Amino acid sequence: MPTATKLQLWELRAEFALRLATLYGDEVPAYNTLVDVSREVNDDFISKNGEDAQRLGSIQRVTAERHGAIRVGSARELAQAARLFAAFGMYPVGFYDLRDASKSSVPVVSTAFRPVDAGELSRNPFRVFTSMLTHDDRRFFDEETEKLLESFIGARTLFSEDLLELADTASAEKELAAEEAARLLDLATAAFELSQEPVDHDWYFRLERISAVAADIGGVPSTHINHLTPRVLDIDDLYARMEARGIAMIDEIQGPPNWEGPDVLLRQTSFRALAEDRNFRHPDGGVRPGSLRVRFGEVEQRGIALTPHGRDLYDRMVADVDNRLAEAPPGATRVQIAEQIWRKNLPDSDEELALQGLGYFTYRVADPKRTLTQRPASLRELVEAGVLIPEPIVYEDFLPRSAAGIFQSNLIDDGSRDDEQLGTPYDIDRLSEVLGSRIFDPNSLYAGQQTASIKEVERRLGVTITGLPA
Ligand code: OOG
Ligand code: NI
Repeated sequence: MPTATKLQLWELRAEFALRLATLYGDEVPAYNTLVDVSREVNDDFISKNGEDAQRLGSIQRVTAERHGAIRVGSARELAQAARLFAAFGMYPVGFYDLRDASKSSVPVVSTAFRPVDAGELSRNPFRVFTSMLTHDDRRFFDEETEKLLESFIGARTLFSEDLLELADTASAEKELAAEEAARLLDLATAAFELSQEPVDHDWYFRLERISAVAADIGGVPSTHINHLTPRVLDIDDLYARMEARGIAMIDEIQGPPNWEGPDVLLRQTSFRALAEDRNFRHPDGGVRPGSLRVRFGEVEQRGIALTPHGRDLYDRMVADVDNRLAEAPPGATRVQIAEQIWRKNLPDSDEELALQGLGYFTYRVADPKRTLTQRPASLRELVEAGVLIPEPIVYEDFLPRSAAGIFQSNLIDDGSRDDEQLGTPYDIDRLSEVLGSRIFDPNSLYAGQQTASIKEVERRLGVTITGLPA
């Protein structure tokens, strides 16, 4: 068969993202409003800031960019999700333990499936934050509930054998014939459609008393998209415009504050979870309408990826903000305090963020005809002399604290947890075993990109560059 009729994994991924957006927009119409407002914000930002506006991603990429969030109930379901996403060139990156990132009851551990190399990311950066219920964690579930969860989840099928086999074919061959691709996309999209099957009322609310997230995962017969998140270039503008339209937003933008220096990591906010109609099956056998409030609309602004050194600084600043907020007079906001702390601790230019080894950058030779005779030369000299231009590497991952913050601000109550009990231990290695493939460490991906670009400019200039950030 001629290759022209075959689809590459990135084409499948781009189409999958579009299909899920259509599905989710039909299910949660407020999402379409969010996407419209995001587009307005981005168009206005580009016309105000010109070329510079696209420093952290081309307008084509940013306009198409989405992350989804899904939640599964068991190791088996997570391993299947991994097979499914591999068909779209999306691989597990990073480990997040939301059980500890949250004061309320969020009994999940997570990873994100996404493209891992720069070329694939620029073709289409679709990523899906995927959480697995830790049904055996005694802090949340007693032995009886654990067993009930195990049998409820064990009895359901999220992804059919057909779908998984097609997915395996795509990931093995790195492409798929058009007809099979259409079938893969139909089945994969349908797997995330909200089920119309009545929800077992007492089972659902028994779980909800422990954790709304546990109920959303283990109280229903299938999985669904929890949220689908567009990317904006100015989240403060987005927040204001949504409020102006009368849409209730959570109280704050999570993550770094808005300030005049470099944007780092990730800023996120959301509109409040909406009541959605569902049918419930009651113990008397009757099926009656009711509503659930679990899905919300999130939006994000992405900044520069931080090195482990930069991330330590970030975590210290966040802790500092917490401490000062606790001591601050009434009326002081987290955001105001964060702005001051940012100004005090973070360099106010990309260049310094790069040269102090706080952020990840690639380097470009300003004048391609230039070669150097002086060797070796330090990175600082080359950047300050304008020979090399640092270009930011965008943060492609997530922040557990913001994730927990979004979960929390959308929960109606905190649920219950017993911290006297021992939690089930999870880390990146254990979750990799569950998944059946190695979870990528995000920092190795960013560092690999940075190192490759430095090697390339060394070759171009014919120098050895010294003084590289540790
Ligand atoms: C996932 C929450 C994490 C984010 O953007 O940090 C997340 C969930 O609600 O299932 O999506
Ligand atoms: Ni999210």
